[in-house]
Amino acid sequence: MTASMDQPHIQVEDDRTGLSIETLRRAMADNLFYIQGKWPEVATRNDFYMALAYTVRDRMLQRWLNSQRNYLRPEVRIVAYLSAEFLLGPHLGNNLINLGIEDEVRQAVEESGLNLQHLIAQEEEPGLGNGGLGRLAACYMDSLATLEIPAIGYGIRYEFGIFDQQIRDGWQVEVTDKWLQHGNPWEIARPEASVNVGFGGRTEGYTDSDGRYRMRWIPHQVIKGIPYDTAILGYRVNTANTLRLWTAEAVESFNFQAFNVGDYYGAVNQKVTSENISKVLYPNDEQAQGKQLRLEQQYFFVSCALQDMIRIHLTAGRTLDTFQEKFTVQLNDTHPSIGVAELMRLLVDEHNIDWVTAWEITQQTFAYTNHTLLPEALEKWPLDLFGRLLPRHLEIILEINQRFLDKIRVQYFNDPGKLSRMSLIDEQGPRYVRMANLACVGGHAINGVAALHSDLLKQTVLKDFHELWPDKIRNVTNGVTPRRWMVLSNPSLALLISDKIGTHWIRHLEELRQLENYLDDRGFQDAWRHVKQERKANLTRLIQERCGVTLNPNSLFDVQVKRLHEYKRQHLNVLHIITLYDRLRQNPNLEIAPRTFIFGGKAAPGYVMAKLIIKLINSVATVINNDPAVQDRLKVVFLPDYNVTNSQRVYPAADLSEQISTAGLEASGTGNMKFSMNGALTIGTLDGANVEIREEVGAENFFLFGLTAKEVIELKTRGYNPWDYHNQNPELQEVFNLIRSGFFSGGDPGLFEPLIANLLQSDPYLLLADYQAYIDCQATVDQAYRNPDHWTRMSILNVARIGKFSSDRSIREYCQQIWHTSPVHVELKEYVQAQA
Ligand code: 7GP
Repeated sequence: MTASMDQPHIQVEDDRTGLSIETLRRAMADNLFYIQGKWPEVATRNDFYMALAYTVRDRMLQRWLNSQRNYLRPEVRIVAYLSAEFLLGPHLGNNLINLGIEDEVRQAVEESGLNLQHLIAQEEEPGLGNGGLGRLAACYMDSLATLEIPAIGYGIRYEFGIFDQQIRDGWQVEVTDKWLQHGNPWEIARPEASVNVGFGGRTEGYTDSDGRYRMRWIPHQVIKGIPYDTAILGYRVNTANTLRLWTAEAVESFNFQAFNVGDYYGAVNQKVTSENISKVLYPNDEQAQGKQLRLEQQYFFVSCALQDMIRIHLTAGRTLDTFQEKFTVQLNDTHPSIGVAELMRLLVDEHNIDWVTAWEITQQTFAYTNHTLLPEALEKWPLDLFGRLLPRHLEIILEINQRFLDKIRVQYFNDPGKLSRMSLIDEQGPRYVRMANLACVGGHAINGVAALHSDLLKQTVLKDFHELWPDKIRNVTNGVTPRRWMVLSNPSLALLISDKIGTHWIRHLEELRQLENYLDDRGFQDAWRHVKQERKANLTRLIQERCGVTLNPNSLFDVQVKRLHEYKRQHLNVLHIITLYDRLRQNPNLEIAPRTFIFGGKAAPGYVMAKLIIKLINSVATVINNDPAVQDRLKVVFLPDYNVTNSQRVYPAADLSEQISTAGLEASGTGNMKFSMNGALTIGTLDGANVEIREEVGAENFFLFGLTAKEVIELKTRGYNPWDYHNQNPELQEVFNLIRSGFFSGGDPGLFEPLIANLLQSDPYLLLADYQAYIDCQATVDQAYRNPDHWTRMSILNVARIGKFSSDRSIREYCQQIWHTSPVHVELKEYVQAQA
């Protein structure tokens, strides 16, 4: 112990912030005793994890509180990222890296007789998202902080996040995700910043004290939103932004009126139903959920967020006419788009601002990101449901709509079709509120998430809006954070790279280009292959543990991990596997590079076809893995419960990345970027960000196949008949026959019939049209893999040229094109001084 007794205030600070190994060790021991209330002898691994997590959090607080203080400076502009999902993944390892104290902490942990990897593995990840959209929000929070942009992420603190997936008898089984059950050391509750949110009831007109006739909302029910804050620390900077997630609670824990008449149950019941709002994340990916509770969730967190922003703005000493200067609000898809109506209501009804001014503020405040073209994901709410839950918002939306349509009616007076398509209300049958139209009209910018996707938006779903406002739709191609997806998940690769080019690339990913200088360096190539082998051995251990299947780490690891969805075409991958298997059965001497097919991903619980595809993968796996004839040449595994934690072991181990969606349907993809960053080569269609990845890494380092988006549309317009492809392809027929014979289903020919029938009768995602091209492309992959030197060069080039896909680049583009914000450096003001 070094702290001296004559400097008592430094002593306190030192225990909480000191970075010497001795201080860290002592801080952990203190936290174990004083927070967990345990002696080391009886402490569980979770107790030790908690003690360490608090030790690390303490070391973030200086940065965090000083960053928060900046929010209140009147001239500081803040990005508010509104998202129903934040798929963060575990914090501990990431915070150690961003703080730069990994080595010290590892030593301190070891000196305490523990293992850092074990403690990191103890963390239950906050799975507060479904897939791409939620994970993107998490990468963006990392980059915002790293680029020192003041930002707040607003969302819901779901008590149960995305379900845990188990596989039983080959089928997906959903288990509730109790991520909070052992406590969450990263969050701080801020009940003093709670706000109230109304629901239901009615509106009424009244005359205010100035004699003006106005409307007000008298809700039937009021629910309290309590914020829980988590620090999101940037990489090696002082900025630690806030992720503020809201929990719903009853305003009064008991309804005393009911309680007094003896209705104890009824009194408590109100509390129970209020808390339902933040109970569980809807597990649907790209499928709008028409449930009232979902709309309640959306309105709940958006209202909490906007009230919070207004409070911050007023506390900063500013008036509401400049709200749009203080805050720029990004809508992560349409889930938070009710914010447009809510901000209008807050400004006009609650803060007495005239409609026209309020509308200008609102439009300048919001911008909207679209994440999918799939029609089933377009959110629209039945008008009557909407009006019952949010009567005042419906009035406001109708007013916005009337003013909007009045304007464009002049422009398109002879085009009623146009008016009805752009209206905020769908009136073709039963009436609906269209949330995408609200987001388009209520903001100043709209963006897609990859170049192709943004172009398709302009040509299809947002065509009318694009014609009306030709500059409003932009593109910001997605990106992912190299801190989590390289430095944290692939430390040996990061080390190898830094050894050659220094560490600057971690914040400036374009600098990976320098790796091209080592392309022909034998030593570097060998080291590169060695890293990949080591990561494959690591994944092999995980799969042995979770699936009981032993993999051959020398085989080609061919990986498809993502949500299960027909448009992502996991079943096309399966058709290839069966084709290969069948060829090997016909010709046992066939020479192929040994392959291991690895799948992972969750299906929405109600998505029958997606669940059947999981069953198919597992059934094919069982047959192939138990067939001695193909041992060591083919293996198939489905890794259960694909999540952020597991994925960090998957990307680094992949040789081949499967990005095989029907062209035009994957908005961007972000897994494609993570694979490439870790040296996997891609087999893919010209879809989403694949197009740009291929442009960057070079066509010769990318396995391209399949119809283009344009060809897909043309084929569908001509009239697509899957039978045409089936009838002329004997090998494909053989594959179908094998499945239909019950070969993979214990002799039950009916099991996969719905899937087969769907492919033969309609095949909406054109698997049959792309089948042969895919099989041929896989043959070139096989050839390429058998030339290790060439493969390694391609792998190095993929990493060297992937710089564009850092989320830092995406965030810079949002800052320049959409948010008009710039970095604010955070000065560390020591709390000892601050208190003086
Ligand atoms: C996904 C897209 O499918 C994916 O291509 C993209 O990379 C990701 O967003 C991030 O932009 N969409 C969703 O996850 C989703 O739920 C429906 O979209 C709103």
